[in-house]
Amino acid sequence: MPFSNTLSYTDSVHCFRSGQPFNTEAVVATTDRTGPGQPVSFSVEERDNALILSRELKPADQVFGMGQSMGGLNKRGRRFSTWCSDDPSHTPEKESLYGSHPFLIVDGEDTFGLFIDYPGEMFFDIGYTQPDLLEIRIPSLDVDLYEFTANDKKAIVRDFRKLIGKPYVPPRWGFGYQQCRWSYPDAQRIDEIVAGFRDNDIPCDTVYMDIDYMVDFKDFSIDEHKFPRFESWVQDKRAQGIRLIPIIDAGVRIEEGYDVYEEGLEKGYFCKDEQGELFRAAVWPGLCAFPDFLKPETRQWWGHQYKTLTDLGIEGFWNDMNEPALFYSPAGLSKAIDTVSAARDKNIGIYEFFGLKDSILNMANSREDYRSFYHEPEPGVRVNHEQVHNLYGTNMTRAAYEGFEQIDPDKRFLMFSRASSVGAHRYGGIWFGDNHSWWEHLKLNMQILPGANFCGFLYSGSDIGGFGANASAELVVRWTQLGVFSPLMRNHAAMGTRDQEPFAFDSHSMSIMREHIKLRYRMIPYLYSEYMKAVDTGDALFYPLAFEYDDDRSRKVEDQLLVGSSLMNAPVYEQNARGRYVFLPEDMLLWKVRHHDATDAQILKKGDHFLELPLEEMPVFIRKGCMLPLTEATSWVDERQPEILEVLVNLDQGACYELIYDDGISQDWQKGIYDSLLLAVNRVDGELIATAEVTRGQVPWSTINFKIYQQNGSVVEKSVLL
Ligand code: MIG
Repeated sequence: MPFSNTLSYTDSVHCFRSGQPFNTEAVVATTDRTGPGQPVSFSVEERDNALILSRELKPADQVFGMGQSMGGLNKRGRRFSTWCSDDPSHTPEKESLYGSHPFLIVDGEDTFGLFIDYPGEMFFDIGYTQPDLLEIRIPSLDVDLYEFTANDKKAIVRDFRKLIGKPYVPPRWGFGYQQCRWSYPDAQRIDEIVAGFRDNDIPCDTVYMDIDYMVDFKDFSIDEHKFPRFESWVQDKRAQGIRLIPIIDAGVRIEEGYDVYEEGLEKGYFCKDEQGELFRAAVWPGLCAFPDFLKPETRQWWGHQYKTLTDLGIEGFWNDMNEPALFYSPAGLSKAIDTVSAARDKNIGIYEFFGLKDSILNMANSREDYRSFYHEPEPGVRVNHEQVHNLYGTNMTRAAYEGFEQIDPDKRFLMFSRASSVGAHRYGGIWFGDNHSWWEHLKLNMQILPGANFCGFLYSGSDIGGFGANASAELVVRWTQLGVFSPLMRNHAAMGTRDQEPFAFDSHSMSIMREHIKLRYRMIPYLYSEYMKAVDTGDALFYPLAFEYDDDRSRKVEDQLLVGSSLMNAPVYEQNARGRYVFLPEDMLLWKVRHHDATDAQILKKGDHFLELPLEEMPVFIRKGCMLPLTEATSWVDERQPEILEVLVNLDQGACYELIYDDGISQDWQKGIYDSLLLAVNRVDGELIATAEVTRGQVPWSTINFKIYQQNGSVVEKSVLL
């Protein structure tokens, strides 16, 4: 047996160590309890310097997890690998995307969870080669395996999250609607975009600055021709309720006289090649050096660079290209040129021709390039990049996060990353990278959310409307409806594609989006509360129905999600659909939202329903005994103090809800400082009594208006003054 050491964290969490694993720092919990000798849920075998984990899959077994990956909620029948990839074409057969999240839950007669703490590529065959076999190949003998044996799926998620630490908490304004595009070319265009939101009465909190704001794509530079008087312009936008969020790329342009490059070079902060020379590869800025984020000194230095922009009033960033993406290396380029030149004037065969074509196409993100450079995590310790590939983006984001802690320890900055591995959730959120304006990717967006959440990426979301390709108004409307529920709600589009802002289409589409974006703002107190609770409990914000209801039907629902403790979501994700089938695992209150402030709802019985859902309408389902608090819609998150909180109640015997609030910007939550409003409706002697009580701190609302829907169809309104 390969295990040198087994540890127990609790009775249901065990770690099995083989060899001497690289310390990924994914797990932060510690223990000194010894564990059982062997995992009970799967077997482990050593084969050709690899570990093979296997387990029979019973007919009823389903497999959840795998983080940010293709496929439905149930991953059975597919193959995956863990390799952070800059791949903008998420076609169904893709085995890895931008994040590496090797955590899964097998659920059937027995239930168990598995996390493999290993920073390189692994292969997951989940009933693909053989329908009844789960087989995982780890091409190393140095690895930590974690087994989770609680027999409840949610308990497994919580156990896992206890190991890997609490998720990053964004500022509350990060729950507002956000607008991006590659690229708004200059300040003037951004001014127009801001006016587009404000003049059309569409709420918005941020506008993004994509790579073209820099001088020659140099990190931490600003092109002053395009963005004159940057600092005062940032303040102007702030006065309009808009924060600007610049992109930061991993590659540092090689250019004499560029301070970031020169300092990094002088201090030895960049990755080196086999000979100990600077590793160079091209990305947007041309030839670049790549910060060795695995080295603590590099992280400290890099984190400090963000101050250049925070000093100018910037309060959030997105980290891109940090798989790291490599367009080509000088070596790769000359090899490709040689291959092409050798074919000149020859009558090459078709296979040679294909090889020639591939030599050009495969130049980007090539394995040979990844194998050709090294990290130095500790002085004198040299690690080949390929072994630790998946840690790169995580450590870039960690550098940023730790930099913010230095810059302003009490403030929350907005931060999310493209590449990630388990553990990155402590430093920032993630977005799901370069999807397309395809209906398939709207559905994929929904199906990725739970897996990402299990790994602690609560602050996550897809590019709404799709990044690549042109979007239709209908697609953007439906996607915006789904986006209402995800903490990171950002519309983004690629260079060369059609404009995609809510006001870029016809006025009818715009007015639909206005209503649903306003609904989002009304829902922020709920989403924020659920977020903060999930940070604390280790729950996901989005669960498949299978995690809450164990009837056969609920277990198989692939296109509806629970959102926090009160809600269920069933988005429309097909073109021209003017309705959809929904399965209700229990009686629920259905609010078909057409206008953000017309809260007429109806009780719908447990079972199957076909719902008419014209483009103007999106469904929100409130679970039995649950509440949905709704604040006033504002034009940006902290535009003004709201006064009225409306609460939709699906009354069972009673109903209650704890609303969590805080200042939304400081790190006080880490010290356990927050506000709490307890809402309750009870039946006392045949009469309905509604109460609202601030049990901690303070909340802005002074009037709480309950709208209580009873199972018999009657609606009662009650008002409580605080
Ligand atoms: O190679 O900065 O995923 O969001 O707009 C493309 C330009 C580089 C990829 C990111 C995308 C961003 C784009 N970037």
